[in-house]
Amino acid sequence: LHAWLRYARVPSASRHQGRLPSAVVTLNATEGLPVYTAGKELVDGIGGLFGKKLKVTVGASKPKGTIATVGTVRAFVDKNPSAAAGLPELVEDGFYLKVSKGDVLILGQNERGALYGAFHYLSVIAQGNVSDFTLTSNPDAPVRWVNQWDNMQDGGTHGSVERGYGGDSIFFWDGYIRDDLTRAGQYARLLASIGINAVVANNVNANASILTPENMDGLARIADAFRPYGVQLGIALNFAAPQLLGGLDTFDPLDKTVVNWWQGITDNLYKRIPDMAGYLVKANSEGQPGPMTYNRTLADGANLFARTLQPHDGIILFRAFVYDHRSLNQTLDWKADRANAAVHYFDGLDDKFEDNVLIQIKYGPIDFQVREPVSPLFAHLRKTGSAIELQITQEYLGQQAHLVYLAPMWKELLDFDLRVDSKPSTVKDIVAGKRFGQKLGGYAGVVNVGTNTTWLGSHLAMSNLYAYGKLAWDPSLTSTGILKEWTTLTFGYDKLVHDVITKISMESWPAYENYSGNLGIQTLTDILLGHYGPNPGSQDGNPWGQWTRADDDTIGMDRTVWNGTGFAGQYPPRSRPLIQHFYDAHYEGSAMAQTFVTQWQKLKGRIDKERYEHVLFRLIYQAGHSLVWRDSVNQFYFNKSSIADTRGRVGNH
Ligand code: GCW
Repeated sequence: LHAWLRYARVPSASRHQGRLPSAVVTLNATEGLPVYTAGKELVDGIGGLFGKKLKVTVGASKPKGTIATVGTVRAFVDKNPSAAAGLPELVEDGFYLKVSKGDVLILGQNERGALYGAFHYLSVIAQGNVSDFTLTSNPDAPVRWVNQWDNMQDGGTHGSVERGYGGDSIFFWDGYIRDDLTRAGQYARLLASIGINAVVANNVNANASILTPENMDGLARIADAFRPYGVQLGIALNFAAPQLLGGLDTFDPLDKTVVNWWQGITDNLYKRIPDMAGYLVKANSEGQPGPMTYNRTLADGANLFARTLQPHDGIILFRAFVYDHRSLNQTLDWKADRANAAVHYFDGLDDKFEDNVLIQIKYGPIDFQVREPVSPLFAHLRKTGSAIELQITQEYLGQQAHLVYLAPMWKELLDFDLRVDSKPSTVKDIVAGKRFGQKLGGYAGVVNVGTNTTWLGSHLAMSNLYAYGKLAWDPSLTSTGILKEWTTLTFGYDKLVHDVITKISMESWPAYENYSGNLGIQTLTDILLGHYGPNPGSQDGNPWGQWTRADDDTIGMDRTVWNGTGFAGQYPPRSRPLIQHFYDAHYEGSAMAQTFVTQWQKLKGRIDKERYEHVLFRLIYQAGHSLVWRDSVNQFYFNKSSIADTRGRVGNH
């Protein structure tokens, strides 16, 4: 139940007690808010990890001995104005942490950040590190959300979880919000410890009845359960709710009565949940209603909600997963390709969205397959912010019955460079808003936890949830580093335990890819029966569009522009001609060789003179000869092609 927050006793705990705080002081702590929670976690954590019992005092009083002080920057500076100058710049949710001989200062840009700082400190000491350090940590992107796909009811009784493999919904029961939301609070605690700041609790295939007054009250109780952990609530909407629930005869997003109806709903929600994060909408996809039903654009649809949210500072995540699962015809149309859908539907809309709209894009153009190229839509949205949708629940990836550690796959996607306008354009920089300068951006993870005490239905699957939060905060972390941390926190220190978990986890994605569907052909699961287990034949010959086009002499989709579906043309053109690559590579290689000399020269006096000089002589020679290589080869190809180097180095001089 406590996953990586077990606070199990660390080895030789008693020896380290002197380097730990003896008391906790919370600045600006109100019960039920994150700073208060941070104080409590520090007491529980240090008690469990080291057997040292601490007390919390609030505000001004200064207990004796070493102190862990936790609060917001503002509360700290109010009390210590002169300290302001020494503090670093923090962005929203960021924190500053200073550990010095048992005194610990934990300051958040906001309350949530303070709690993140407390969890970070606890994670460090839980890994046995009680030495001094100072850390400034800011999230890479503002949106770090989780999407649950929880249904409100299933056949009249329990709330099931779509593509959930860990039991019933922790939020819903029998069409209503559960009375007992203990698990919702425990979930929020786990999420806060990895930097997640919002949860959309209900399925994107949304039930309109979530907006009845009674259920709105229930949602407010979920928000109450989350609030101590700084986790905000988001709600998935059914686009046709004005008709299904409101009794209007239309749900046209440009109809005045529809606009007013949604404004009323939004205002009512914010009355109950003033800190609500916002909305998530799946429209015109897999049978869900949407603006296109009325020949309106997806932007018209998203803006409808965006405008109702603006007075409340809420945001809307509008999904790019838009496609028609009924009209694709594999046999008749060689150019039909579900992969084309997202760019096709969003083309021309980039400058049409309100500022508080984010487009939530599944990592690949199809659907959470074991191997997909990055969605080209990331390269098309420059004004509108985007969020990458990752799936922690292993829908096509073995449904938690198979071990598949996903961080290596996510890293590959996030590090992928789309070369928009021939400039570095990694996906992680695009979703962080760094590449195009949007204000909003980030991450949405589909995490279908349930009532099972393991949360996801498998102990090892929890490394994926842990890694998701960590990467959303800092995508430069390594897959193995994250895994090591998670393993220590979850299983302790045994070296063999670490070695085995690291080995099988790191080998698991490649293994799964190889046995389930490689070369990007698809994960060859049964496409109709729950996406579990092999059934390659079920992929083809239906309108769902996850085709492999396997027949007696070929396999695979032709996605070329010249002869296939044209999908490849949705990516930015490769603007560096082959010849330019030649020129550049020869310059890069020879420049690198020059550095060997200066590197080696650092060793002067550390190696006997004779061998030092011997090697130095050759490295100097190599540096010179690499220039000869560079210029000879480049000149040869220039003479053949007459194509000048765009950087003016090779040509007729
Ligand atoms: O992958 C498919 C799933 C559906 C899901 C849909 C989506 C929530 O099989 O279960 O519906 O994608 O992401 O909307």
